[in-house]
Amino acid sequence: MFTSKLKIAVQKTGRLSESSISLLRKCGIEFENGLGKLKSSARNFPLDIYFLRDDDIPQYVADGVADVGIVGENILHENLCRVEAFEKLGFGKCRLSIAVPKTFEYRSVEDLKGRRIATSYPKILGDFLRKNNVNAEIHTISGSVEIAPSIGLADAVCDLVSSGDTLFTNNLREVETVLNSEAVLIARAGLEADSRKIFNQLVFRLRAVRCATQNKYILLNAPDEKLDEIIRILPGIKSPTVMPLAEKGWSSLHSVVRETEVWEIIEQLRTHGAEGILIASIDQMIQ
Ligand code: PRT
Ligand code: ZN
Repeated sequence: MFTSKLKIAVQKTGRLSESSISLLRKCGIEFENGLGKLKSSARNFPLDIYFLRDDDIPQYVADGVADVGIVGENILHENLCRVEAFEKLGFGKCRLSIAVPKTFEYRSVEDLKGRRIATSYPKILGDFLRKNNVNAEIHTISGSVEIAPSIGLADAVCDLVSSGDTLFTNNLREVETVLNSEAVLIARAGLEADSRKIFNQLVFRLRAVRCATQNKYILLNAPDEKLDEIIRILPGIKSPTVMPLAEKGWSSLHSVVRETEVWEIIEQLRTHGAEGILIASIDQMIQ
């Protein structure tokens, strides 16, 4: 039984909110969502959820207003807060990139020397330019960075990119990746013993959910004479479970395969005589 609660900060509305909330729910944590609310208390886990602007989350965690938070690595690296990044969460993937107008004859990072670059990430960009010995002018702007070159405010931009559509429609070309980013779980250094225990439980659940989403459960039937070949295709967590079918000479195999490899494995299984292949999602997986 816990006497205290862990406080987690998640983005109130925006690209990370839905995935952050759904991840906590998949961990079996029940709470009201953040619509019109600053805070929600979980009904079945010692957790208070704070709904905040993403930019404020590292500072709130560093100051102890929240104990842990979910935020993009881009925000974490731009803030100089004393928080630890614990766990990559696999969503909110994007990259912070430098892009130039299509008419700019760009060959290397050297071509940025003496140029004006518009960004909302002056710290990360400054570090990148210093590391590459490039002296350029950084123009910090808070939004619509992509229009800066067309209005004559900058020669290049450094902004977040996911599909690349925004750059394309603004006649910009991506030339350097400064940072790859995804949502991470951050925590304040030196959590008190009780909070640390709850945090460890939360991390355990998050890992089980993530592991489950990266894997699929596979069931299939195969003729016994093909079993050796099929077992080689299906490594599983340890090795596949093999059970005899009622029909003589046939077996059923159960295993777990990586989600990214499912289709390739199905093709191989089919060519080796597997039939009745079923693929199922896994809710939690503890290795
Ligand atoms: O209100 P609040 O301050 O909380 O939210 P926000 O508007 O500052 O952030 P939000 O919700 O836009 O993004 C939250 C986080 O999502 C970011 O900090 C990133 O970690 C992550 N993320 C992932 C992105 C993108 N992908 C993304 N594509 N954040 C922003 N973008 C923007 C980008 O700035 C550009 O304008 O989308 C545009 C580019 O997208 P594409 O698909 O056209 O390339
Ligand atoms: Zn923001």
